Amino acid sequence: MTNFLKKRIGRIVILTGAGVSAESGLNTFRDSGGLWEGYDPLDIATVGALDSNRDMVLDFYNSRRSQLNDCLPNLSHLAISSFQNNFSGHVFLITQNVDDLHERAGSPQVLHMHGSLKSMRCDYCAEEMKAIEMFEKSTICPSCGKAGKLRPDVVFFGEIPKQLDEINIEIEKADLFVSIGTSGIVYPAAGFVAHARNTGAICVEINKERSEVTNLFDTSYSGLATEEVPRFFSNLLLKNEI
Ligand code: BV8
Repeated sequence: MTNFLKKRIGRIVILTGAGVSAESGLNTFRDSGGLWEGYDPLDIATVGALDSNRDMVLDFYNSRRSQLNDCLPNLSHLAISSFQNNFSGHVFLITQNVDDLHERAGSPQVLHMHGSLKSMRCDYCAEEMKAIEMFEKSTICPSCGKAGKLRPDVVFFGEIPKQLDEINIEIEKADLFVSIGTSGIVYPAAGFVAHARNTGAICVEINKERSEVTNLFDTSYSGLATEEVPRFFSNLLLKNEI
């Protein structure tokens, strides 16, 4: 435990990755048995893959969407939402995850920088809408009535993540940046800690193991999210300690 808090912490940015949902039963990407095991991500999570093998890509996301029905938020989602709802300062939650577990845990604000399994988009009419549970290439768009161009509203490799301007403003104003359950491999999310450091935030990492960017954090806690996250946020809320 290190008490950095010579000054009061008023603004906090939290970034989460797949590790925060792992104990809810959702596979991460790069752990053993992960989503990318046996796949090359660029064969699935790219526009090229969608164009060349749409039904395979849609199946990959259909199965992840249906898996959401069988899982629940875990203690780390609940600790984050409780902190958001009780902290007197400003908290901004960014997730790389496309699941809805932060929302189901009661988080009042969640920015899905890589989109959401619960949303789909039609590339004919550009309409974003609630995702049909299981859809395929032949599924007709409810908005424009055409088939063949519905896709999950997730950000593929090579596509620009959502609301980066808002994210950068929040990071630049933050007193504290907390990264939870991410390997620090995928950019621009993996670059947020460097940006936060450069603009004066204290940076804390909570992860099962060292990530690609652990050395950029002022302090990091290794362990399971369901153990470390509740401990961290209760110390911060009750004792103003990190
Ligand atoms: C961009 C889709 C330009 C949704 C994802 C070549 C060509 C094109 C692009 C690039 C290129 N080279 C580099 C790039 C950039 C590329 C990139 O970073 N590639 C990497 C592979 C090098 N990035 C992009 O393409 C991005 N777009 O660059 O556009 C641009 C950008 C800005 C401004 C202008 C232009 C788009 C990136 C988004 C790609 N989409 N997914 C989906 O399917 O979900 S990526 C996917 O992996 C996820 O979305 C997630 O964001 C990302 C990272 O995964 P993590 O969440 O970190 O999960 P991971 O399994 O890796 O790690 C889990 C961690 O949790 C582990 O550390 C583990 O130890 C820990 N853990 C596990 N269990 C627990 C735990 N911790 C605690 N408790 C536990 N129980």
